[in-house]
Amino acid sequence: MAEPEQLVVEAERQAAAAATLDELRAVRVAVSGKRSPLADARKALGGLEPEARRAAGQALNAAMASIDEILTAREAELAAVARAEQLAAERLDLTEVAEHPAHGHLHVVTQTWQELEDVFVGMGYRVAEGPEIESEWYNFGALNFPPGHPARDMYDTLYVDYGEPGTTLLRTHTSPVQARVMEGQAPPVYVVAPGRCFRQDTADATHMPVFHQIEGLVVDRGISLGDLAGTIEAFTAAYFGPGFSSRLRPSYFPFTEPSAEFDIQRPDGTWLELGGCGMVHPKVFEACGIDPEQWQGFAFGFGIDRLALIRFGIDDLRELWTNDVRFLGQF
Ligand code: 2U9
Repeated sequence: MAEPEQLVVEAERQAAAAATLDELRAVRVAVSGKRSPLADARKALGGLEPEARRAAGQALNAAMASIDEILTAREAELAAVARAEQLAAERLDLTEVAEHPAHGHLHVVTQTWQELEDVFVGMGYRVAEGPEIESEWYNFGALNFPPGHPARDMYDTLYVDYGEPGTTLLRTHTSPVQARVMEGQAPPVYVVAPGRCFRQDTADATHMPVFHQIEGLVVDRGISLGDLAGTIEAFTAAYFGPGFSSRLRPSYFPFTEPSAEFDIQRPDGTWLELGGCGMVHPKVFEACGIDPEQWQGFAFGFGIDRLALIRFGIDDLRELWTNDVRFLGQF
């Protein structure tokens, strides 16, 4: 019969020779299973004298404990090797393939929009927002557009099939936002309303059915046309920088009286029409619950897309909508 020490040495040899966890499981069966030499030695204890049986039993238990310790230690080693091999096999290299990963940046319209907000906030205005789907009242009625005005018809305005026919539409300008501001707060008011607007237009180099606009509204005591002209001049210098100036040319809008279009003059002396402006019409004040005897004000509006084209030297509005990063990445 093998001595317990020999059983431990043999178990150690076989455990060291096992290269995988499966092989080690087979070793465990071979050295400590039912048909192992260890099991035979345990069965042979029955034929010994009591004193001899006790001593042999203790020696066998010690051998069993040593064999178990050896097998457990070897199992931990082989498990670590198996885990390392699995991790190596499953490793995914998620690092950027490109040498210099491309970084995104804001769209030219967004850059222009944010710069305009910064300029007007710097001049003491608050930024106001409002719904893009508007009621006919806030888009036209409150702004002194008479019934039947051409801007109201289906050829210019996109109506929404909601409520009574012709009462819900996609706003054609951001003026409704200012009408809502005047209804919601007592003067003085100094707001700008940037936003997306919609018109029944066929896309071409200078028209898009969706465009971005910014409008401004001032309501205070003793506001004059001079304040309006001075504000346009101050905006021009703040946004375009020195060497640019502005001028007003008489015009007409239902919501302002007098009305004007404003141009900016570039350092090379050429003039560029940018937008419109005027003194808020008394009927608009009345429609929004403000007493025109107590308060005066002016308003202005211009296209953000158009300004982006000027600023970045882009000659076709449709370029702003292609989402072609090769084009947009230049700005
Ligand atoms: C209220 C009262 C008056 C806003 C104004 C313009 C002149 C104007 C157009 C320029 C080009 C819009 O982007 S565009 O198509 N706008 O010319 N807008 S005065 O006047 C208001 C607005 C709200 C309550």
